[in-house]
Amino acid sequence: MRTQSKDKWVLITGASSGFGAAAARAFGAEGAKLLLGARRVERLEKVAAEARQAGASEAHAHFLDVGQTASVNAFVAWAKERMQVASPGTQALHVLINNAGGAHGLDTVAEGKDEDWEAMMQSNVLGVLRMTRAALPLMPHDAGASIINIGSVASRSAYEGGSAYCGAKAAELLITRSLRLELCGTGIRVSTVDPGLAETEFSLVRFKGDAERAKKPYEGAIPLTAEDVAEILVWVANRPPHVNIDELIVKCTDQAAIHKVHRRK
Ligand code: NDP
Ligand code: 8X3
Repeated sequence: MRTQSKDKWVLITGASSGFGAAAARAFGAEGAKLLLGARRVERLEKVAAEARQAGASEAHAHFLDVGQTASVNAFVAWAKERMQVASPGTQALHVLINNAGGAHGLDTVAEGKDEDWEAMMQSNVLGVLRMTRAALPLMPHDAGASIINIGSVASRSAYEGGSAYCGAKAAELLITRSLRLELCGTGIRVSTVDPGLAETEFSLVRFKGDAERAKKPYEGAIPLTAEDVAEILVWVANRPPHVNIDELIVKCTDQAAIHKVHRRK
């Protein structure tokens, strides 16, 4: 077993499904202590139980809406208290995974909806800033701590109907790069993991619950799974403290580029 996550506190936003839930289970299997946030608390409690079953020495769930500063601050205050109760005298957060986010709609700019644009900017952009600002005081210097943001191949390639999502993930990429400059000298590592096509609830959310439409992006291809991405997150966090994985792009073999996906008949 790799040991760098064992008994270390790992905070994951958007842990109620997809990458975040898989990351909770994967870090749990490493013996980590988990602080999990999302809006669907029932789902989150289930993920926490799965993570404990996988081997997490602690797994706690709490409501979090990264789109609201008050919710982020309340979540971090709760996280700080949980860490103190479980490990008195310490409030050391070893890994912060800013994963909460997603796409809403696939409209062109001409047909775009304010509520979709606002939701994408709130979660993918402002959520990362808010959570990082609130959690940074809990992160130790020179101890191999990591901030891992979940970006996307959409940060690097535009596509029709993707303007707000691509723009949001491009902002995440530049936020990650700025933060790495700001934290240089603290020993806190800053990474972005940028996946391509991955089958989670991402498309169901993008297409507002239309399950048939949500299947289309994956048809005929073998997409990434949430577990593929979770394994990478554990690997990134477990590099030796002097190693920073700056930017990691991962796509399924069938996706050569954002627009070029091999689909079997
Ligand atoms: P899912 O829809 O399965 O998971 C998204 C998670 O984010 C859920 O747990 C959801 O929880 C949470 N979330 C969304 N908005 C908020 C919010 N305002 N506050 C708190 N939590 C929130 O999709 P993925 O696992 O695929 O997505 C995870 C991340 O990966 C996202 O940032 C997405 O943009 C990115 N990504 C996804 C790719 C894909 O193809 N699947 C590829 C590249 C990047 P809840 O609704 O309970 O709050
Ligand atoms: C999700 C990947 O290509 O649907 O970030 O934008 S894509």
